[in-house]
Amino acid sequence: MGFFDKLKQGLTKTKESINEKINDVFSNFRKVDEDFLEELEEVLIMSDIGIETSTKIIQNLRERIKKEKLEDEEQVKEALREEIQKILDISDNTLKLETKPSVILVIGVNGVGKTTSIGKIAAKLSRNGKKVVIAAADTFRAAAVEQLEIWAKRAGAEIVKREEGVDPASVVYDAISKTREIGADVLICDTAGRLHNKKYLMDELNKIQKVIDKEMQESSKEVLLVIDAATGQNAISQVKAFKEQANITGIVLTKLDGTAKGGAVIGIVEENQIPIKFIGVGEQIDDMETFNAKDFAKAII
Ligand SMILES: Nc1nc2c(ncn2[C@@H]2O[C@H](COP(=O)(O)OP(=O)(O)OP(=O)(O)O)[C@@H](O)[C@H]2O)c(=O)[nH]1
Ligand SMILES: [Mg+2]
Repeated sequence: MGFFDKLKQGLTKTKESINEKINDVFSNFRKVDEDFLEELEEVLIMSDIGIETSTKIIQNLRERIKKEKLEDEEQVKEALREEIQKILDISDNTLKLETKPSVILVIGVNGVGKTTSIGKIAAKLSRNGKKVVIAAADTFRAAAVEQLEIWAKRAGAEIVKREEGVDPASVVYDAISKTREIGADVLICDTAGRLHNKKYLMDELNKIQKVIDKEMQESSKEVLLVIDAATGQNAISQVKAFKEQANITGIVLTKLDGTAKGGAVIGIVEENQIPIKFIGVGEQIDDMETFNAKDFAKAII
C-alpha cells in the first residue's frame, strides 16, 4: 500500500465523519453566502476542530471567496482544503537529528502510545542505517520494561534498563553513557505516563531533562509529546500542561485509525504552534507516517 493510501485508510473514520457533514452543507449549496459559510463553520466546530480555529478558517475562506470571486462548489472545497493545509503547515515536520548522538525524549500521559511510537520511530531510524539506543526510563509501571524490550528487539535497537522503581533520570544517565560507548546515532528515552501524582510526574520529567541538557549539551534534541487522537479537544489542555514543563518540539498523534476525531489535530496545531511530526495509524511497527499537511488535508476533505 502506498503512503497516501495508508494515510487515507488510517483516516477513514475522521474523513467519513467530516465529509458526511460537509457534503450535507454542500448538498444544499446554491450560492456562497453568509448562511452557507455559517453552516460550514458549524460543521468544522462539530468535527473537533475547535471554535477559534474553525472561525479562523471560515474567516480566511470568506476573504478568499471575495477576493478570488469563487462561485462553484469545487472551488470552495478546494479553497477550504488549502486553508486547512496552511494551518497545519507551520514548519518542517522532520526530526532534527543533526548531531551524533542526538536525543529524542518521548513524553505524554499514560496509555497514549509512547512506547509503541518509540518502537515505530526506532524501526524507521534503524531502517535508515541509524544505530539506536532506547532508555527504559518508565521504571514505575510494572511490565513497562518488558514491553519496551519487545519493541527494541523488533526495531533492531539496543535497550538500557534497570530494575523497577529506580530513579528514571539515572536510567537516562546510563543510556547516555551506553550511547557514547557504542557510538550510536540516536538515543530515544521512554518515560512514564503515570506516577503517584501529576507533580511527581512533572518533577521526574524535569530531572530527566536536566540530565540530558547537562550530559548532551551539544546534541540535537527532540521532545515529542504523544497525544491520542481520540482525546479530541481535551488534547489542547494536555499540550498546555506539558508545554509548561518541556520545550516540546513536535507532536506524535496516535490512534488516528480508531477515531473520527482526527479533526482535532487542526486546532492543536493552530493553538500551540507545535508541528505534528508523526501520526500513528495502527498497532504494527509500520503503522506510522511522517506527517504531511497537504496529504492530511486531502485525506480528510
Ligand atoms: N490502533 C492503534 N493503537 C495504538 C496506536 N499506538 C498505540 N496503540 C495502542 O495503544 C495502547 C497503549 O500503547 P503504549 O505504547 O503502551 O502507550 P504508553 O503511552 O507507552 O502507555 P504507558 O506506558 O502506560 O503510559 C497499546 O495497546 C498500543 O497497541 C495507534 O496508532 N493505533
Ligand atoms: Mg509506555
